[in-house]
Amino acid sequence: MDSRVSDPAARTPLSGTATTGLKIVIVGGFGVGKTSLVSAVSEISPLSTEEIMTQAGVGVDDIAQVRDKRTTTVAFDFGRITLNAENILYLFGAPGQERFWFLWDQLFAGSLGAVVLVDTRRVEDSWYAIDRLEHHGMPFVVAVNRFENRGPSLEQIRDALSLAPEIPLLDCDARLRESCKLVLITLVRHLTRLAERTP
Ligand SMILES: Nc1nc2c(ncn2[C@@H]2O[C@H](COP(=O)(O)OP(=O)(O)OP(=O)(O)O)[C@@H](O)[C@H]2O)c(=O)[nH]1
Ligand SMILES: [Mg+2]
Repeated sequence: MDSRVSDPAARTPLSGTATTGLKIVIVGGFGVGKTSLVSAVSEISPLSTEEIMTQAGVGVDDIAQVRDKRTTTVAFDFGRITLNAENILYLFGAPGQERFWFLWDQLFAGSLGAVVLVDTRRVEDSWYAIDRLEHHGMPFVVAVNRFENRGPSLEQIRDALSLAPEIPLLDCDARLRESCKLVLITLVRHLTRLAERTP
């Protein structure tokens, strides 16, 4: 297993003043870009549990739409962002393949909220993620990682996923730090709005 804990030179030590850890989970179907997103925004080289996909996965894993993909997450991705002197954001990327979905409920424990990543070529792969989040009552935003510059509009995706109007929905590129930061900021703003609404 490639459990990279980073090259020491690339590590940013955790600030001594850090007191609060905030946990956010990145979920979505197989190969939508969850590992890419955690890698793009993490200030430490992320802990990543990628395995090379082998012939044994053929027929088990749905690789039809991700033919160029060579590795897959077998446990989870872990990254970190220091928000300020006290608050640290911890990012957990879920494994996307159906055979590892049993891990998701444990990953949700203690999370403030989630990002659902959607691939426009396989929007229906997001249903499981949304169903689990709704089951746990966990707030989420939906980010569309467009692999191609076409496909359904955000409004069509909102309809296809039956998303309530108050759930934020935005485009992103999971490989780009600034784009992923915007997704996380959108989630934090959504969480703040919900917290302000609760008496
Ligand atoms: N063209 C393009 N490729 C992307 C984009 N986002 C991710 N990729 C590529 O798609 C592949 C799959 O991305 P991953 O980040 O491994 O996806 P994942 O959701 O973590 O996959 P699993 O953990 O196996 O479910 C990688 O080779 C990425 O470089 C994108 O927006 N456009
Ligand atoms: Mg992954």
